[in-house]
Amino acid sequence: MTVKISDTAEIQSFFEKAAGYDNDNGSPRLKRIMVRVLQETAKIIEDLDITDDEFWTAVDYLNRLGARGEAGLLVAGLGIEHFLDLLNDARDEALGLAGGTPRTIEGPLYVAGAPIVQGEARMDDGSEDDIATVMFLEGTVLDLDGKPIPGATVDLWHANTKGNYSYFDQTQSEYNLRRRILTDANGRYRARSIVPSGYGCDPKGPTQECLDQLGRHGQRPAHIHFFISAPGYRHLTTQINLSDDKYLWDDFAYATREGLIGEIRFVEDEAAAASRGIKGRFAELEFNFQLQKATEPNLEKRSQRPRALQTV
Ligand code: MBD
Ligand code: FE
Repeated sequence: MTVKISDTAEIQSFFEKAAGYDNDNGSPRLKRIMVRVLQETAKIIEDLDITDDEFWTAVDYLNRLGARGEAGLLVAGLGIEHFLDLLNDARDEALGLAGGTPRTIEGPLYVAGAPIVQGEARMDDGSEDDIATVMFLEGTVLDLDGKPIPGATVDLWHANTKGNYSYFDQTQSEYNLRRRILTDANGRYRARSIVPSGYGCDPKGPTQECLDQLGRHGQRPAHIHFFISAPGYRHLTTQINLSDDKYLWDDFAYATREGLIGEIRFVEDEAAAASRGIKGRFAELEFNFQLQKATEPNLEKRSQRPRALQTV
């Protein structure tokens, strides 16, 4: 049996030095993380006989990934963001925090600062009126006893008929398909929007380039993202994934979970359309959210993940 160079005391202490262990400046937390990253990277290189060409290909890949702003997309596609959900579920269980609507990944396409509206919002700018199906989305935000929560913030965002998100897709108007809706006295939120299409990774981008090498597609089912929050309740990051989508259980980002499937109904009834103030075929989707009580103020807030246009 040959000794692994990456296991030797010399190499381990070399990486401790590279991680700043021999100085008192900087961040002890980052040093602890970095030494582990370096040591594990060295082990992978040695154990898998990574060639120099493979190593420099990976370095170049990271440069291209970052240049295209796709790092958040890749971590979703490789299941790491879903892993964080599973880890947080397990942590919750250990702490006895249970119940309510399941969490699922935020994804990389949230934009802070969407318009705030009371009770009811029109989310689309009308630019896809010719091709989109109108969607009426509504529901109640409840506590674990089933009591409605008035004044909850339902911060929701979704893609257009092409599977693209405003801000990242510069052809869309500002905050198209993004709103913050405050629930009414009965805990209800209502949105008139359009039925979204599923997202697909840019076929020419670095994330899809990696997925190609793994023999995988980069498609998501049609879905709607939510941040749900209310004073005294635990922040919820989740999504509704639409039941009729062929990618429902074949999501490249692994966000679909039991309890988060939206049963969208398509209605072809002129009288029903007229009573909604529209013409033609439309869709209805009802979805309620249940929030846990916040056992400490910090649990009322979303993660501090850096986000587009986030100022605080
Ligand atoms: C999306 O719309 C999304 O929700 C995720 C998780 C990744 C890429 C695009
Ligand atoms: Fe999305």
